[in-house]
Amino acid sequence: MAVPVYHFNSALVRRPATTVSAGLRAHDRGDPSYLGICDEHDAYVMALQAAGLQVHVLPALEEFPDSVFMEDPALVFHEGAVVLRPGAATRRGEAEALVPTLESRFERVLRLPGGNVDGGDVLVLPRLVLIGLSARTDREGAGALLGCLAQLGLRGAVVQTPADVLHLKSDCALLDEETILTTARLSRSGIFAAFRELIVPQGEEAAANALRVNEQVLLGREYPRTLELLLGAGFRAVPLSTSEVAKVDAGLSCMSLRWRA
Ligand code: CIR
Repeated sequence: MAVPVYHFNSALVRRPATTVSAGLRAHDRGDPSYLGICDEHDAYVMALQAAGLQVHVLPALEEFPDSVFMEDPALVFHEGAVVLRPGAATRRGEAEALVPTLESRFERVLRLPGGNVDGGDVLVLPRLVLIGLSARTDREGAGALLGCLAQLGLRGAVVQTPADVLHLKSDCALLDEETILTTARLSRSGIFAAFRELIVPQGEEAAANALRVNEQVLLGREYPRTLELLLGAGFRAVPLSTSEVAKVDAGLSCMSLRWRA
C-alpha cells in the first residue's frame, strides 16, 4: 500500500525575523510580538520533532518579515522540490534564498517557469495536488505548476480559493486518506465531494489551517469546538498556540516544508 501523503520524516523551518511584526495582513488586529511568535515557533518545532520528524532550522531572513512562513516560497515532495514565485512582491526574494538549501536536499529542484503561486494555495491529497487560485496564485502560475507536477510524476488540478481567504489551506487540511477538515464556505464549492468532510464550527474558521503530521493533527489552541470535533472523530489532536501568527494571517501549515526523504 502507498505511504500516506501525510507521513513525513523531514521538515525545514525558518527562525522568525525580528521584523516579523511588519508581516503582511489583510486586516489590522495589532502587530504580533516578535517574542510571542518565537514562542509559538519553538512549540511548533517541538511538536514536529515529537511527531517523529527531523527538523532542520534555517536562520532568520531579516529583510523578509514573512519568511518564517516558509511553506509559501516552495513545494517539496518525496519526488523533488519546486521553487515557487510568491504572489506578494515583498515575498519574492524568499524563494531564491531557499534554492541552495533545496538543492542540497533534493535531487530534482524545479523552478516555476511563470506566473505566481504561493505554497499555501497547494493542498496535497492522496492522489491529486489541488492548486487554489487566489489573490496570490494566478492562472499562469497554476498552469505552470501543473507542468512542474507532471515532471515529478504528480497529477494536479486547479480550484478556486474562496473570495477574501488568503490561501486555499487557510480553509482546509487533509486529516486522513478520506477525511478533510474544512470551512463551510470552502465545502460549498464542492471540491471535496469525494471526501468525508469535517466542517469547522462557525466562528472557528481559522482552525481549518491545521496540519496532519504522521499520527497527529496539529491544531490552533484557540479553537476548542474544533478540538472537540477532531477528538470525537478519533483524531489525535495536538493544540498549539497560534494567536500571534494569526495576527499576520498565518496558521500551522504555513511554518514548515515537510517531506519523506
Ligand atoms: C502573508 O500574508 O503572506 C503572511 N503574512 C502570512 C502567510 C501565511 N501563509 C500561509 O497561509 N501559507
